[in-house]
Amino acid sequence: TQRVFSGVQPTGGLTLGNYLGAVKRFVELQERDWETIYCVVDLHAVTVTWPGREKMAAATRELAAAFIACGLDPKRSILFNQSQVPAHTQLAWVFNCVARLGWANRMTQFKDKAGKNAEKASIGLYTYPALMAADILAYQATHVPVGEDQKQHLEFARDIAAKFNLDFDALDFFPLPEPLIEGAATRVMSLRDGTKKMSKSDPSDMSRINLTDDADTIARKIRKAKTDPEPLPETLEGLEERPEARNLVNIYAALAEVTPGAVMAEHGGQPFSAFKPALADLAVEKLSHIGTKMSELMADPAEIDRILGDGADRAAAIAEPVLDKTYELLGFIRSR
Ligand code: AQP
Repeated sequence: TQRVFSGVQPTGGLTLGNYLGAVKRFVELQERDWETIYCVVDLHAVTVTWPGREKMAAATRELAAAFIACGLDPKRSILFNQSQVPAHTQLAWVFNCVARLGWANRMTQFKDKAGKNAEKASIGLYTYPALMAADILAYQATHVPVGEDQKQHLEFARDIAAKFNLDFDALDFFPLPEPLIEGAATRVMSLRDGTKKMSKSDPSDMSRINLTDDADTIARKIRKAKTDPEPLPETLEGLEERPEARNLVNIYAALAEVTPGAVMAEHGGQPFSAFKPALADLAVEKLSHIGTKMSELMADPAEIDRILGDGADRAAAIAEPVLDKTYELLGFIRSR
């Protein structure tokens, strides 16, 4: 069977990048009738900073609401928060002992997030990829929908699976999970800088579109998005050296569910004064109902907590036997 796992950090409101690169895909996979498990990875979210108790809880509920508002059905998919299923951290310890320092030293996300003074970064940030491998492998997941930026971490998870299977004589106990990185928007870029990815934690709110932005805000951010003064080229090839223009075309394509080539066939040659309003209209049409639905859901936090708890029960029922088997393969005595 195909089993999908993916997680998103509750580190702030979801951006258009998270939506197009991840959550929209989560919903499509659910519709394909694959077994789908989606996680609010709260343990990952404290690797850089802790926002405070209330904000942490609010961000977790908001992310769960965003998943549901985007079309995730908590009955068909399993939706839960990571810290409610202890198998993740238990398995992560084993994987910390499987992964090599050299592998961790090559992770570019650690370098990006630790910044110049890596001595001050948390050890949790450093071992983040081992926890992510545990998230996936605790479910023996075969497929992981993620954006381009997570490709390296997924390779790390595959390396752990392969080394574990070999070292502990476990045949193919852990499947090598395949990344699912598809579509026009696997890497949505900042609206202020076409060379940087759009990110929830970017200090500038104008750099991103949030799923909770109202129609006016979405339109204003797109109108003010950085571009060069030239109109759109006639063809796709003309976008190569123009990261900002290419980004807007890719966003349009992903929202309209067409290829970037089809967008160019329709809009190629247009000035941005024509293309940006068309993109803003499309974005508002596709996104504004998500924000409305999220506010409805967030009005009932107890219900969100209930959904997460139910999901955690179903998740634990899969992960605990995998953890037990892992311990058994290591020769740890299980006598209670
Ligand atoms: N700009 C992006 N384009 C496409 N996909 C993206 N993803 C993130 N940014 C983009 C995908 O969203 C999923 C969830 O990401 P995450 O919450 O685990 O953290 P992240 O990748 O570090 O995302 P952010 O928004 O940049 O968060 P912060 O600012 O907290 O670091 C992943 O599948 C990711 O690929």
